[in-house]
Amino acid sequence: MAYDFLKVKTQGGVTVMKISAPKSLNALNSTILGEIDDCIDNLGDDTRVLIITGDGEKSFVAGADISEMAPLGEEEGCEFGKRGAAVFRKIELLPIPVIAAVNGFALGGGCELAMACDIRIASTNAKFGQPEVGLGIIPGFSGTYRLAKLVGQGMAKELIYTGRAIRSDEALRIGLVNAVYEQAELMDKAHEMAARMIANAPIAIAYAKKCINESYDLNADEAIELENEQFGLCFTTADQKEGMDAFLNKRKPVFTGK
Ligand code: CO8
Repeated sequence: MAYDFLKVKTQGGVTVMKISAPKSLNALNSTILGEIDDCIDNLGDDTRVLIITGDGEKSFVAGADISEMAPLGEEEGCEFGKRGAAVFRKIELLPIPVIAAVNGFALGGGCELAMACDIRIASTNAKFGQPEVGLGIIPGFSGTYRLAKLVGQGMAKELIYTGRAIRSDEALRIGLVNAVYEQAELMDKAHEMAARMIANAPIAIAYAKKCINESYDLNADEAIELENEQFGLCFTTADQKEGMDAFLNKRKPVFTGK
């Protein structure tokens, strides 16, 4: 599928979605949100891991497009927020791992996009922040929810109230990113991580993702019950038989995703 603002390539089980709007540092307008949505809808079974990154060496995504938002009224603002939030939620609910390879500015909607991914790795020049209150708005693509979830309410409140951008070393310290690499290494490291995931059983990964995602909003008993149910379901898969047979026979498993 050809897009105006996305460069998409699938190879060896990994799809790389590169957001490419150089004139605005990859800021997200409605067209780009629509393209991301379409790309997610059209990921085939040959995609085992999705990597989202930004084009160029300066920016992952510099936020939602301020020129598009500037003239909006309440209803349209609400609609724009809903649109972005729905696309990001779709990313979060994908049954495959999604890695954000944050290669520069991840501000506002860019930070929110990265937070909708399962895992964030960043280049040394990356900058994260939620500068919205400086524009008279609040994070509107689910940033108030996900930032607090990832780094705790106190830190999320500080970052959102001050609008302060943080460098990748601080993002690492507060747990917003998993690892920081030199820009030149970032995509290789993302692919390395993806390859390790692809070597494992895809249904088991999907079940683990479901448990981790959903248990956040459950109480302990509900979360444990959900895990138990998903754990049981693993035993209905050919991959469970294969994984355990391979271990017992001292060979490498060959998973089929069944
Ligand atoms: N929207 C539109 N255009 C942008 C954006 C953006 N978010 N970010 C950068 N650009 C454009 C600039 O206007 C500039 O365009 P031009 O060349 O035509 O003047 C071009 O990109 C290059 O930018 P700069 O010249 O500013 O580059 P610098 O290296 O000097 O600075 C920064 C880079 C620090 C990233 C700076 O561009 C900046 O501060 N950008 C805005 C960052 C920001 O505030 N992002 C948050 C936006 S709000 C948001 O994301 C809310 C999400 C929820 C929405 C809910 C909807 C209701």
